[in-house]
Amino acid sequence: MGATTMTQTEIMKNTASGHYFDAHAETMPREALAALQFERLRKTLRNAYDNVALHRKRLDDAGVAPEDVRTLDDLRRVPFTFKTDLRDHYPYGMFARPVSGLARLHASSGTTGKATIVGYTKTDLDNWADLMARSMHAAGARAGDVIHNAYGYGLFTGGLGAHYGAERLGATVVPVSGGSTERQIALIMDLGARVLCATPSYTLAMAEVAEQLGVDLRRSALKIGLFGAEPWSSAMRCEIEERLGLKAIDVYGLSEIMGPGVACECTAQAGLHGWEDHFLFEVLDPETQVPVPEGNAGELVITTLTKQALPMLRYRTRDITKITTAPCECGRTHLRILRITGRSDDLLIIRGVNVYPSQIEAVLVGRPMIAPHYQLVVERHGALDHVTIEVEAQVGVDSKAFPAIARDVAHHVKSLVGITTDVMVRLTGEIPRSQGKAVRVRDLRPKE
Ligand code: DLL
Repeated sequence: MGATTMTQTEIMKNTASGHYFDAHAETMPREALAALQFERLRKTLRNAYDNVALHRKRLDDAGVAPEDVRTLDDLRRVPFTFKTDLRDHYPYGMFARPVSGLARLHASSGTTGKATIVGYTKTDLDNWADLMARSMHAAGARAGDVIHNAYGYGLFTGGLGAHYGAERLGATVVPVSGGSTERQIALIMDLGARVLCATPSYTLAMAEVAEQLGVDLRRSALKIGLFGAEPWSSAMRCEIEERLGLKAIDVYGLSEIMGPGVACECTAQAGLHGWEDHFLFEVLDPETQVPVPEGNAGELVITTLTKQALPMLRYRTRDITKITTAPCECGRTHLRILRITGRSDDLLIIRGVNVYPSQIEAVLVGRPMIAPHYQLVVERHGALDHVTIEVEAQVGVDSKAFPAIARDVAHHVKSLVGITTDVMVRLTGEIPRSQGKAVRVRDLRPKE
């Protein structure tokens, strides 16, 4: 552990001074954490079995009764839950509580098909606010901070999730939601926000508008950003930190499990602490469903441990990542998720090479003369998939330079990612700007 390690006494001091830091929960020895997880897992299985017909049937079919799970390893005998289960039981079929016992509903951002509805009891909302406050504290936010919240308010969990977390932390929230970018910038400058909550892509759209207005966001009071809701590369992190003059922290979550705050980086920026007192994390090979060794990439599978309204057993997130249980310099003992590379649904297979859009992003961001806005257009040429990368020239770049830019990008994507692509250089503003989650792929392949 490095010199920056927070000692137990310092952690206690932090708590005593009123900061939102749960030293007991966050630095619990891993054996104690496992014991707590097991106790909560048993309760979750009981809740799911007794109150959700689908879970009861799946467990019965697998020949597993809740009390047959006698160790955390026995979790492997429990069947998976999929996003399609929520769709198939729309709207309330997966709930373990009657609707009259729920305090709030949200919906997940499905781009295809029916939305999935998720619900919370008052206790669920309370736990969510605690975990989001815990995440914000880990990111460096403190009571008394002004927190500018540009996550969309409404059915999306980002807005209200960050809002109640910020209030729980003791901060002052500016509940702006997404859009009206010029106004956002004026509010950031005028109200002295120290913390920004937004998607990484919308943050860059704000940075761009600020520059057009002649406003230097690096001179604002912003020091910390909590960015998530979509995959983003470390190149994107550097770009954001540079252009806004803040520390960019990665926050992860999904509505089916809770919303933002399932995992969050601490100020060490060395992976997102998955809050293991509330969730059980597994990383599995998506094909064989066998756990991958720690440090190897696989699909993140999450079981909720405290959710009342919507207990989830081994939910297949489709998110691809790696985890580590190695100690973190901050002193927290909860495992770390090492950045979400992408969703298995977004995996492109280009002439046999597996590629996530974020790998291409990592090459694009920071290359000379192009802006950090891009889209990948995927087409089928005969039997083969083909990708055209649309990038945008920076303001003021002469169009005579476009062919050279295109060659440079294609060359670097080929040598660093291993795929052959066409590159099209667009004029400023031609790539659509995001106000929430960015659309990175335009898939023009015929639907099977
Ligand atoms: O995006 C919740 C959220 C809001 C997280 C604000 C963070 C900040 P959904 O709309 O249900 O919920 O989408 C969840 O978004 O399965 C991932 O594929 C992706 N995602 C979320 N956070 C990250 C992240 C919210 N930090 C889906 N990195 C997830 C990469 C992320 N992908």
